[in-house]
Amino acid sequence: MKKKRGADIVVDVLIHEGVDTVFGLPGGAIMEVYDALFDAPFRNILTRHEQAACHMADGYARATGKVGVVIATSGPGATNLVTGLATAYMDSIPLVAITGQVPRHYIGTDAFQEADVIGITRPITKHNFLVTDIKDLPLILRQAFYIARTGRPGPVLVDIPKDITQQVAEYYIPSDEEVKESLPGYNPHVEGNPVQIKKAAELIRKATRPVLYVGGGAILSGAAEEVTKLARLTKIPVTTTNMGKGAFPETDPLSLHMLGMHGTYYANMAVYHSDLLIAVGSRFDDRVTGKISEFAPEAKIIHIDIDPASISKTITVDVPIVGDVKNVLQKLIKELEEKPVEWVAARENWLKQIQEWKEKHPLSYRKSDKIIKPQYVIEEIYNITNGDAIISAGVGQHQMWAAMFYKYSYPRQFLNSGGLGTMGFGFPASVGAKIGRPEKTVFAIEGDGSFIMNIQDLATAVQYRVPVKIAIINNGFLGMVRQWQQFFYDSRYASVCLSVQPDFVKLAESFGAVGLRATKPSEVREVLAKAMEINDRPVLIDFVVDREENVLPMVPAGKSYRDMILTPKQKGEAETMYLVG
Ligand SMILES: Cc1ncc(C[n+]2csc(CCOP(=O)(O)OP(=O)(O)O)c2C)c(N)n1
Repeated sequence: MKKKRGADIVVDVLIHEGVDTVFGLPGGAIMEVYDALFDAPFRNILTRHEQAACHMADGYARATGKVGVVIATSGPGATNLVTGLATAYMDSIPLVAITGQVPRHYIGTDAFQEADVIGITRPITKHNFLVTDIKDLPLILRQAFYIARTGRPGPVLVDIPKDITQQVAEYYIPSDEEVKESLPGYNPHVEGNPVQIKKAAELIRKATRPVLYVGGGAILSGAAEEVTKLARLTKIPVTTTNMGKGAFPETDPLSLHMLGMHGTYYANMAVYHSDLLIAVGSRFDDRVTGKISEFAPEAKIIHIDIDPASISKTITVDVPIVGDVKNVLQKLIKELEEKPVEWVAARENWLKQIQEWKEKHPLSYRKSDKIIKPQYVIEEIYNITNGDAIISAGVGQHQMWAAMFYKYSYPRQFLNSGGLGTMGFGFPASVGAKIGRPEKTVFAIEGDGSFIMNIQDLATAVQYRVPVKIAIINNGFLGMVRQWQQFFYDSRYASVCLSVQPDFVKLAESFGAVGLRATKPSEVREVLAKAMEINDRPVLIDFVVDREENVLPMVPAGKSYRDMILTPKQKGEAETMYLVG
């Protein structure tokens, strides 16, 4: 058996797991690990903030499908990971976080930079470990990767006291079999019950108004091909959540685009009037369902999900199928192919009705040649990138416009904090995504409020020459909050005006990035074309947009789809809110 320092064992396991990039920031309790990383044969990205490091690892994982790795020191280093871990946890993103801890004999003494990271992160990780014996270190690290990437994926944290990273011991790397056997209580159910799959097929054959409702689980399990095959075979229209985007091409006539609070009219109408809803790797989030008693009131519901805990959690379902989405869909398709139906005829009326809804209320906005409309910026980003870029968004109105006005056609193309709604996510996640997928154009679509929450890591993108493109949809407001205040708080704009902001162009330049600005619609294409030519460093474009543009349609929180707000109610405009139903 080999003998090594704990820190070197950490690096050996990372190599064994195929890790090619880690993100993080050092400090006292993790110094040995950083010392070992000095010679490691993979990239070690030094960030300016641990939160950004965590979002970078997350963006890397979302874009590549691999496990992201983030490293931080004890105390404040580890606590700075909290928002990043919670973000990954809510969206089921596989991450391994390695944190330094004070030496074992200091634990519990209020030692310098001591924090109970295990206690703090327990509710926001899929699992966490405190290593108390160097003998356990290789197995725990391997378990961490295994737990992070299997079943319903998620972040796993391994807290390692400094004296263990310093200690020298004999070790070996446990095999896959040993890892599985060491976790007897952890058995993700991937197969899907055949009787339930038959029942689901029967419901699909009989349904006259079915809808596929596809979430992030379909992306995570790599089921985009199966979703597309099922939809095209059975002629069922598909709506995705913002996490499910790319599981079905939005350019396909069967696409209903997004549903829910900022879903399209036609997706929400289709779900509302459906007689069968097939939920695939989606979790019936409140932003999707609105008022639960009025969500798909006439539909029978099939729910396919790897996590039994998510089934019938908020909506009681008729046919639960616990299993890996890809696996279950393959079986379901086989079942449907065995007893085919004349699908085109079966769906004729339904698809005609949906087409009418699409024509009645397409996604649209009021165009202008005087002031830049945010939606126009997104459309132009779509055009200049031929619909092929990876888009990473912050949180707010710009996130919703990025979801609505860019059409996604492949999985892992739209990265955003769907579950936690974390401002500050978009830009660092785009850096992780570009590092993982260097062949792709990567655009961070950011709000002026969101971007500034992790602005410091522009230095990281410059230092490692990561040529991401950052489009700031600059409305000088915490726009989404302002929109809610306008609609639901009588336009009392409390604490939403970002009246002091940096000059983003100068700021980019001061970091060594390129800064561009557009203030008129006629400049939008020009700056985008310039940005596309820059490939050796980040480029930031400050789009100065209409300050009070709103994201519509909108279903107010907790309301039914029938309460959807469709047309703008803006100052100086005669129109009032138009409610459906
Ligand atoms: C960390 C964090 N704090 C607060 C919020 C609440 N919040 C949601 S959207 C939003 C405004 C976002 O403003 P900006 O990034 O400028 O985007 P815009 O809505 O203007 O496009 C806020 C404050 C949040 N989602 N995340």
